[in-house]
Amino acid sequence: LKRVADDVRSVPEEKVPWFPRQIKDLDRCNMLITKFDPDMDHDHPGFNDPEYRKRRAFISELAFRHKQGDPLPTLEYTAEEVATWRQVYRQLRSIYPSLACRQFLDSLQQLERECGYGEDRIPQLREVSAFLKEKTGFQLRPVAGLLSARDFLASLAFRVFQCTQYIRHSSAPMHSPEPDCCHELLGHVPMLSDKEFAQFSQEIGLASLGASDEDIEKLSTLYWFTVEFGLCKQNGAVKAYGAGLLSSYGELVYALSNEPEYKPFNPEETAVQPYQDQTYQPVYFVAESFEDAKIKLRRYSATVKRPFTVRYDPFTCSVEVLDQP
Ligand code: NLE
Ligand code: FE2
Repeated sequence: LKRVADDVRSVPEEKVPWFPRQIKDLDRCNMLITKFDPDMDHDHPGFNDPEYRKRRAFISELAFRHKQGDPLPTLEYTAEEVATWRQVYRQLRSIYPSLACRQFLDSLQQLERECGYGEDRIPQLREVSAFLKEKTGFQLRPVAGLLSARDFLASLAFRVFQCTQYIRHSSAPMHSPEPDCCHELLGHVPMLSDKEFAQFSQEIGLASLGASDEDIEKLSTLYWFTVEFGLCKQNGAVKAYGAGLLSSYGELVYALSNEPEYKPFNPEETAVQPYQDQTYQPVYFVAESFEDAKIKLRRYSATVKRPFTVRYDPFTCSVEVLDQP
């Protein structure tokens, strides 16, 4: 009998993938993609460096053990790690003024004044998270590596940014196919300190909750060509606002040379553009302005179809699910 009742009840329900409802549920959003693992990928610059692999395993463990609400782990970076950071910071810093968008430059200056950014030390996630929380309500959460798109996007719905803490291998400071602390701290954090950017990051996250695999694929492709590799016009020149560009000296210079192909940013088209993540992008999307990118992305996020709507409640940091009439 019970069986019949269950069957009947399951008929009108559509299958909706599980998604976090409360910020605590992010403890379950930890599906890692092991693509660029230094232990498994023979092409990883750290593959033949046992010391580096040991260090990565140690830092991964800190992230695995982390639970929502725990104090963020602090790391004592080694002299070699700080030297890598210094090289990355110094080289990027010298080209930012001419290649990065204004919003990025403003935020970076603030981080240098108020949050200990500079070439001599790697900022701790704990202090950066506190800074962000004051600026835009975003907070950082340590993650061991590359997350599945669904889990990564879901955390944005709660204004949580999943952040790696290890640093790239010293032999390849100019470009890394995987995220690392240079990418997060130099690429993402300055943009997440911008109020409107933070707002639309959360909107992409909210649009992803319970979305179909197909929509997740489109949203993450859009995220890739905007938040990670986006370009925009500013005062008649093309500037970078994508984090993957702003953390890679090699690709930042390349993206703003006349080698790559440029296409105008248009969410419907951008969402289905194939991309690769091993090396530089063959094509970049240029928005008419930073504001234009934000408006169009928000508009696109709002069109993702689901059999329900979600509303974020900032008082309880939870998502309310409302059935469509
Ligand atoms: N290519 C970037 C860098 O070298 O910092 C990282 C991109 C991660 C998606
Ligand atoms: Fe990133």
